[in-house]
Amino acid sequence: MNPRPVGLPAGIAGLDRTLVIGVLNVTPDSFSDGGRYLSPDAAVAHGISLWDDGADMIDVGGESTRPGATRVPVDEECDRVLPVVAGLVAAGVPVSIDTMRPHTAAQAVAAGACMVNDVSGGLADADMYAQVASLGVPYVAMHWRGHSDRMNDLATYDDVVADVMSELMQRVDTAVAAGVAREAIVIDPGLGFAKDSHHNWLLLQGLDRLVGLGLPVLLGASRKRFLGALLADGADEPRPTDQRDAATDAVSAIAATLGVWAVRVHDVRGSKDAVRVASAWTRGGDERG
Ligand code: PMM
Repeated sequence: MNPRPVGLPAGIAGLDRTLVIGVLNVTPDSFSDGGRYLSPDAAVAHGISLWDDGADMIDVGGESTRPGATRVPVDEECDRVLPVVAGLVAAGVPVSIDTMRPHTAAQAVAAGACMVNDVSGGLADADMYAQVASLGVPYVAMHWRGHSDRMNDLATYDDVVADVMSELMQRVDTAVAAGVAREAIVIDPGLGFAKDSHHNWLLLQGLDRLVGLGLPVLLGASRKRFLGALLADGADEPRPTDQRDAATDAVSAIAATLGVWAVRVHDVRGSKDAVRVASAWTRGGDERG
């Protein structure tokens, strides 16, 4: 059985397959869905449609992390995400909050969010670990080296898999020292964050080593630039963002086979099918035989 974090809601805590987490960015500028769900009603409706498509959880974020993005004030971030978290929770949907800020994390958990997804792995705000420890919810520590306005300059590695693994384990040890339960921590290699395409592919090639660390792993490859570059046309034009879902589904299937705990995706239906195929493949059939 794949490791999974403690502290998840009952409905998803017992699932013995890779979870599919739907992406819901309440931002004007995220690379794939930016600007589409700015009103709380539109955002909640989209979250519910992802849930209807089979998402196990919806990850709500109010701050774009696309390369070059600048920071959003904390009040604005809260204004964006809190009504959406509350609306989804009221509809019975498990929600994680995608934030680097302890204040936003605490407010979102108070509104019913059940997991904190921190793309900075605690590096953006020194108070995040203490906050997460007191909230007592699962915590995703993603590999990160700096904010989006400078992350491309930080993409230098000796051995990207070994470097990412050791930097992530430093984050885990620091979080545990600050009071976060080790069993509640999920690690994520942070595809595209201070990584170029080659780094992303090397990390996927070495994903079994990351899984081998024994902590639950979350993977966010959905529609990312390296998939667009892989699928570029004859004129070297990257495949458009909204035409990268089949490639994302392939990543989800392979990741599931390798024992990844969860994939974070925009198009839930395809990845849900992919992880179900992977699960049936690994077991030699599904629960219905
Ligand atoms: N990627 C993005 C945002 N949040 N969280 C985790 N844990 N892992 C990721 O890879 C990740 C993330 C950026 O992609 P988006 O603009 O599609 O949200």
